[in-house]
Amino acid sequence: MPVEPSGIYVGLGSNLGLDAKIPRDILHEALVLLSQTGDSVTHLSSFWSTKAWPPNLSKPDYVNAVCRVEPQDQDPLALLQRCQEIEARMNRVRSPDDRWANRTLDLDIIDYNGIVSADCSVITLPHPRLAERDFVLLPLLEIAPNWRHPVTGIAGTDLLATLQESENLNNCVRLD
Ligand code: PH2
Ligand code: MG
Ligand code: MG
Repeated sequence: MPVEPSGIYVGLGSNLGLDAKIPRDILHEALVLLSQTGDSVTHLSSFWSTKAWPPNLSKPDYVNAVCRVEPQDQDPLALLQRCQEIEARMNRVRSPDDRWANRTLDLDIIDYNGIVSADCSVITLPHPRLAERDFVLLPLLEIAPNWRHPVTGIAGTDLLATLQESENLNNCVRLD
């Protein structure tokens, strides 16, 4: 199914503080840094408090949000690199052996104009676990209510409804 360019969406997450900053402060700062480095943030969801996934590891709760950006170029890898630089400025420590490690800041490209990339080590578009994550779908649908999954064409609202019928939720609570 051909997909209309749907916009460029970045998911933000944090479940660790940094110095005096709590996760909410870190997300705010990340948004400022994104804009300052030339990617304008045109839409921003609410901030959501969410239980860490997977649930069995008892990690601290996350704060999650999604923003829409108009990037300074049309290059997903360049945007990813800028996101990773912002993560590094927030002392993000990468733990290759622990996929679910706590993190001060996680910036994930959720959807880049509907591009569907091959699964590769650098970036997979759209985000491969998007449809299973209410902490992505809820904020995404706040700013893009008609969003559809670029691969399946299924409406985000339907994906969320399916998730809500399952037990697989992260107790998302809107913070704003
Ligand atoms: N990110 C993860 C792992 N688990 N859980 C929640 N609630 N929110 C996240 O952003 C998140 C997670 C790895 O990127
Ligand atoms: Mg992530
Ligand atoms: Mg990430």
